[in-house]
Amino acid sequence: VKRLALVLGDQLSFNLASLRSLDPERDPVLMAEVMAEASYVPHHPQKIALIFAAMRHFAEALRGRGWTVHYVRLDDPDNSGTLPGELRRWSERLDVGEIHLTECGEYRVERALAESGLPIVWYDDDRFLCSRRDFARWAGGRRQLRMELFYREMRRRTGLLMEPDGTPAGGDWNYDEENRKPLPRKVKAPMPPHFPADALTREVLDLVQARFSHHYGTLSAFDYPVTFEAADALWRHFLDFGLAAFGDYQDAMASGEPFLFHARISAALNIGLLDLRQLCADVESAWRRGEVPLNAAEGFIRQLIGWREYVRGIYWLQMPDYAERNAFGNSRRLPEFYWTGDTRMNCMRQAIGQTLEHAYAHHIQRLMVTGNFALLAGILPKDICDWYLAVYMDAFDWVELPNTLGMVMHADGGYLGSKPYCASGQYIKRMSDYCGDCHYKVSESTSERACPFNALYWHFLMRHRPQLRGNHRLGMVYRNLERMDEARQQALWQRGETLLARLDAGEAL
Ligand code: DLZ
Ligand code: SF4
Repeated sequence: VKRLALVLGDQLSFNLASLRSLDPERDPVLMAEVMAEASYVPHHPQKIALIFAAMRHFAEALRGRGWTVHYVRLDDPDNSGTLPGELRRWSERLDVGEIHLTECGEYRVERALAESGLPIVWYDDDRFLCSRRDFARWAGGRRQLRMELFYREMRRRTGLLMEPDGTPAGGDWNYDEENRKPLPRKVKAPMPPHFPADALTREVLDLVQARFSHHYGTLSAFDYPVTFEAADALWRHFLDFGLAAFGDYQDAMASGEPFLFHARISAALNIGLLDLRQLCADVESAWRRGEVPLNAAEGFIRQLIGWREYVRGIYWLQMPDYAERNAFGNSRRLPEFYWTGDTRMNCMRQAIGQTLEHAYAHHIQRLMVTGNFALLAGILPKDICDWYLAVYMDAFDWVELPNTLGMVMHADGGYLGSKPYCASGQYIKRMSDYCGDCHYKVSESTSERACPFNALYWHFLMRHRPQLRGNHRLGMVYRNLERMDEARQQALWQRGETLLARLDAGEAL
């Protein structure tokens, strides 16, 4: 039978399982830019540009390796506009009997393709370390999962940062407590490397400008690798200049410093331009050579083989129901200022502003600023999830949904993480220099100019007391609340109500 490989926009790896089993001499590859995928949420224009540019470069690279690639451009007049539509059209055109496809990153896409009635031969996506089946076996029937336990399994299984006697390097599994330093004034982040657009990328930028300029975010600042070579250069830059300090300042935030010591490789990794196993091996050897401290190497490897694999496992175990969960019963719509950055809260303006500019914010900004605000303000999980999916260059449903719905919003009732990451302005003050330049006063909670995070934090704890009071990780917080006198509690509640009413009236805060 005639075979065809379909390669999706986040499957740009030569060692993709489906490609490994086919023959470049005989079996063609199909890749398609389709309107349905480019518009199911209003993706940041840089995200669309990255995917299309990387797809076009990957198609060229496959051709260079002898493959026949049928590549459908977005503006091809025959383009049906959907992945199943293109797959059907090309199956008929090439008289294909078998379609070879590596499992998808998104439930929605996999369902649509699986239900297309086309003869698909599926492969596990073994670019990940833990298969869907292995994860399901590990998770079993547990009502709650914990990343830390999964992570230890993965350390044992991979042998990464392990001593020969089976104990973790340095004696501890996790050095998170050493990863929470604010950035001292004299410490400067490395200059980021640049990735000027070549002719192929410029064509994509023109296309995206013409078709998607109404989407949120600036396209002109696009400066991201779209090839293996460039992604590798970004990675080497991180190994040389970022990794050593990454551990210490992983949770720090600073005005005008969108990247700090973060690798920014997530988008390249998620579309397949970087190889997870190689990244882990590079980090481990940098530590073994004594070039970087253990808290940096461990912190980085934990993100890759711990969190990243863990959220993917949860996604496939829990979909499609997971996307509907809303444990706090939130109903407030996402405030308009998430799309404009037009707010007087400096931390939010900085995080949203750099998101507009770079389609990037680092994990503490996502978790403790924009995410924390959505949690405290009781935003509808679907709204905030769609926002994250749209605005970040690295966002695909498998990674974005559990991170936002589970970790940020605690909307899965604590299945993924043991407590909500709620915090007052004090946390943001400690970890950043944002508060000094803010319209609001972080030291105040109930006055007109008081930091909104403060009252909203207590309002959140008060309104969800029945669900959260028994959570032992919040025990101390509730004891503090209960020690406050009645008048203080009333004032915090009132200020919270006022702020929420302003949001409901469409005011920006
Ligand atoms: C996100 C995205 C975009 C913007 N465009 C395409 C596309 O044109 N063609 C394609 O194959 N994939 C695209 N993607 C990625 C998919 O929406 C989806 O997230 C992944 O294929 C994971 O299932
Ligand atoms: Fe953010 Fe509050 Fe600090 Fe302003 S005072 S930057 S709103 S935490």
